[in-house]
Amino acid sequence: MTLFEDLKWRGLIKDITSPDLEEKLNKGGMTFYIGTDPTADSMHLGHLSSFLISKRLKEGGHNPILLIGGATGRIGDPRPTSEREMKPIAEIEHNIECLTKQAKDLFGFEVVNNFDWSKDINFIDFLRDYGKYFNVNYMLDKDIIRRRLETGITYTEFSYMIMQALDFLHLFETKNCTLQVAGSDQWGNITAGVDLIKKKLGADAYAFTMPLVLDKYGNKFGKSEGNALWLDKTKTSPYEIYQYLINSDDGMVIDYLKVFTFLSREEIERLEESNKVHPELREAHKALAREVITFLHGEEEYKRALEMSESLFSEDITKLSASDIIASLKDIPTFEIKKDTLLVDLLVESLICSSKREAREMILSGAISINNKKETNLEKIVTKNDLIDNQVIIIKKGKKKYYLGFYK
Ligand code: 545
Repeated sequence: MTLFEDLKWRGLIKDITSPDLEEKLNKGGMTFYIGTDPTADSMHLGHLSSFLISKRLKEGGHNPILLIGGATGRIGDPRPTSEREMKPIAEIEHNIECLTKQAKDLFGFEVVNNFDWSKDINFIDFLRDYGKYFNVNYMLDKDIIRRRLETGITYTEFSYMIMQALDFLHLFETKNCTLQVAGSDQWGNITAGVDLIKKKLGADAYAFTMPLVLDKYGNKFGKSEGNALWLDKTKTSPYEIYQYLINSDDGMVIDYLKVFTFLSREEIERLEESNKVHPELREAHKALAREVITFLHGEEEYKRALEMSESLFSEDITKLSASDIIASLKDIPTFEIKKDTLLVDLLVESLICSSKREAREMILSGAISINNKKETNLEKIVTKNDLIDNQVIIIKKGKKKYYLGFYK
């Protein structure tokens, strides 16, 4: 299978600027770039599939450049809906530092910052050397710009596409970069660059976009309860990513294997078969979690996530650190313990049970566990000795309800 056929099979090609890109991609040897603005201090899972394209193209014999938008990040890429808030320069510079380190750690590719060349362009030169090539009707014809005319768009955000086009021209001239890749939301910005190179240099440049990865509800992949799953493990624990991936929708997991892993077509088709014949084994889900977490955080962290996943629901939970438990049981109800308390009273005070009668019934019927150990003694007093890692206590009610207690 050629590189282009592999990308097509993985569902990684949405739009391409010209049909002869297929042959060029299969031949190898193109310098390409993908850019990101410093809108946060970490990339997140939703963007990972786009950045992994840089590794796929590198393996296909091409030369990657990752761009961090120190200049464009100061301006703000227009969204279809509303004007962005301008970020303080200090925050942008902090994000650039974090994203540059993260890009190097994850990919090891050359990283450039468009502020390095944009900062020296004065306003008059910008208008004469670049603005002159952009007819306003051309700019208004871009889908995202057109949608913003009702709600309003400032001159600043309207100018953004010229800056991104300028980048592609600059990299074309200085690094023979003939290809830009991005998610489908970037089509307007990257074709602006292809057109500028054509108008200004009479030369051919290329681009293709990838479909945005969605979950089964059509929301952007990589958000759990509306919160981004960050690739920086101090912001989102590998375990949380593990939980999100292992619980991917059965109907989407094969597509996710195609865009998030480097498993071969044969291996993915074997997993697809296994998913059909033995869904209960969840082989495809486990492969997805293994491949992504190993790529992001290494084999050790994957093993830890696996162990945690098992011990979180066994008595081994007492071996886990409080921070891991808190991170992985992130969205469960919490309660406070102020002093040594009779379990029956604690269950009522923490609203786990609605009355002492219900608390007694639940305890006697074995429906209450403390740190995954059934507790049937009505006289049980919860003390500091019951804490895990001197900080937390887990109370399970029935089969699935978990509560996280903190000793104040
Ligand atoms: C700036 C200057 C360039 C080339 C590209 C840019 C950035 C581009 C943009 N890209 C998106 C972005 O997301 C925010 C944070 C991502 C960690 O805004 N104008 O910066 C996303 N991009 C990756 C994919 C994308 C895109 O970083 O292209 O489609 C998401 O998957 O939205 O010269």
